[in-house]
Order: sequence, then C-alpha cells, then structure tokens
Amino acid sequence: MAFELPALPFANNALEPHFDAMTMEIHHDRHHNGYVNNLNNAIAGTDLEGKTIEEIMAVAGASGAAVRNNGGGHYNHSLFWSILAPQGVGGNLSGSLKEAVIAQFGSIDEFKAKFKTAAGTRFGSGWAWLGVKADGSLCVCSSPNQDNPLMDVAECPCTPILGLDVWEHAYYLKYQNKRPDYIDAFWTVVNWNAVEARYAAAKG
Ligand code: MN3
Repeated sequence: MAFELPALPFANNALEPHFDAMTMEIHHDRHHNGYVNNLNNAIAGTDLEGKTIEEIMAVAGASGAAVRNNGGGHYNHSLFWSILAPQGVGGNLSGSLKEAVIAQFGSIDEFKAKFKTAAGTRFGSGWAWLGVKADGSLCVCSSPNQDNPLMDVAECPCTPILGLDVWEHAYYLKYQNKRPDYIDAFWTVVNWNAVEARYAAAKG
C-alpha cells in the first residue's frame, strides 16, 4: 500500500491572513505531494514497502538520502497540517500540556521564546519541534532539512507533538526574509486541541 497525500483539514485560504492561500496550495499540492511520490518510488520493491511511516523514520538514517529526505518530508508535513487550524478554532494551550509547559519552561511566553530561538536559529532549511522525550519530559529543538526527532539520526530524540516548517517555501511569498514574523504568526493558527491529543498519546 503506497503512501498517499493527506487532504488539508481546511481550505487553502482558511489560515489567512497569517498563512496565505497561495503558499498553502503550493506547499501542500506540490511540495508535500512530491515527497509522497518520491518516497513511494524510493521504497518500491524494498523491505520498507508496507512499513508505517514511523517504522521508516526509525531506520531513515540507514536507508539512504531518498528515503530520509522524502520520508521525513511526508511525516513532517502530515504532522504540520494536523496541528494547524483557522484562528480561533484550535483552542488554547490548556490542561495537562499547559501545566507541563509551565513546569518545564517557567511560563508559556518562555516556552514560545525558546521555540522561536530554535526555529529562528536553524540555519538554512529545517524544522522546529516541541516533543515528548522517553522520560515524559518536554523538549524544544530543531532539525535540518526534512529530518525529525523520530529518526535514528535525531540529535534530540523525542515524539514530536508540534512542528514548524522553516523552509523558505513555507513563508517566502508572504514574509520574504522575515522568518521571525512567520514564527510569530504561527501561534495564531496552532490547533492546540490536536497538539494536546498528540501529547496524551505520546505520554501513553
Ligand atoms: Mn515544507
């Protein structure tokens, strides 16, 4: 069973004015679709065919650049769409995740500042993450290219529950070189209900 491009859970223009419709269309229909097609081509006829994307992430570093880059691209973008929602729709950071964020980072603002630093200082293309480590604690980190914290080669191994794409294709049409403005805008379109569900699942 080949991997398939998941539909966006909202219209291309639903995140306006923060994420513009043209960027969402190109990002989903062309970039993510390309990762899916290239991943399917890379695993066709190999031992990886039929494995879940999480299983593939666990061996991504040992499976060659095509699997690592396109498998990561498929996993990362699938997560990204799932934790976005139109402004006012996704709820606020609350419940046990809010308590854990405050306990670990001091405050929500300090968490967001740390995340912004991770996203802003990732040189070139990559992703910023909030994840749950094996001991149940939270971590904020970034990864290069289409790597992610599930990979065997991860610098910060954890289960990602929130991710931000900081490739220029994610923001350049609207924000040009102003990545910090894009990071600030991200918080207005986070689906915290989805992030909290991922947190609960990761905690087990
Ligand atoms: Mn992208």
